[in-house]
Amino acid sequence: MPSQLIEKHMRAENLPHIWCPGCGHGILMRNVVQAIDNLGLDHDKVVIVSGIGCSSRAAGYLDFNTIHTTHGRAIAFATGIKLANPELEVIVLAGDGDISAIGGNHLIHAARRNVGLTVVVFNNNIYGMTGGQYSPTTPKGEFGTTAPYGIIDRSFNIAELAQGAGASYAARGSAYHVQQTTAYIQQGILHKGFSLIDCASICPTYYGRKNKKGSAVDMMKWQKENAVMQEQAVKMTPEELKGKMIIGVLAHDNYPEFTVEYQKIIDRLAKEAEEREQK
Ligand SMILES: Cc1ncc(C[n+]2csc(CCOP(=O)(O)OP(=O)(O)O)c2C)c(N)n1
Ligand code: SF4
Ligand SMILES: [Mg+2]
Repeated sequence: MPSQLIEKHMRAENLPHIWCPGCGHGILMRNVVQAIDNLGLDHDKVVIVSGIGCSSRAAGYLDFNTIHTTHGRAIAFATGIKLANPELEVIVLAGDGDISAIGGNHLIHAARRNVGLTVVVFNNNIYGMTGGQYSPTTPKGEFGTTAPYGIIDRSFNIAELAQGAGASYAARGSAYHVQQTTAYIQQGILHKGFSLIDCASICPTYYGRKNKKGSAVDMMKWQKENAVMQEQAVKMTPEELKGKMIIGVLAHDNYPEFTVEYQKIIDRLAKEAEEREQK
């Protein structure tokens, strides 16, 4: 990361970070920092909320208002913060396990309610922090410490899950696609409703080793060589898309945002109370 970004936005006293060599999470954290820097957001107006996991460690390194919450509950905390002060840019950083397993209910309902949060998923297809248990995004047929004979579950596509639940902005990026991913995070922050950017990360230590994906460099090369842009993907057959990773914006719609609708009720009731007092 360029030193001026570190000086401006990072807690240097907490560095070096704890991520393994070759982990994709550092690249994704840099994309978040770059997006915030490009938008020139006021530090005091940014709140970073994380859950628990290797990915969630990012909150400790970023020099904004930050809160490192409990596993799976980052969106619940973030919703409370956004409701208390809708002026804040509330950004959730969390892993695939955090967001789509234990926190799956919070995800679908925040998307359905269109709460104005930006959720950036550091999706490494595994529970990294706890030693490589499979997550809802580990592909069927692959391995985790809790699936030594192969996974029989079908996996979630988190961006499609969020879109299906009503997210008004949903996109997919990756650790390899730095510029596109930064642009999607920026769009997500600017978007007034619920935004989710599902970012393919890499975990060479657990997912990579368990599934014989080679080195961190091999895993990055895989992302480069197997990415298909969303615009191309819609013209391809399911067979052609097998084993590919789709990058791009899936949804960008305008629905009423939750805290705006909530404020309308507060204003209406306040007006009615005032009218009653005047009678
Ligand atoms: C309530 C609760 N259940 C389980 C755990 C143990 N735990 C900590 S992190 C984690 C999974 C992390 O995976 P993910 O969210 O994908 O993040 P990653 O480490 O892969 O970045 C689990 C199960 C916990 N801390 N709290
Ligand atoms: S265990 Fe995996 S996700 Fe966690 S820091 Fe290491 S490479 Fe990254
Ligand atoms: Mg994970």
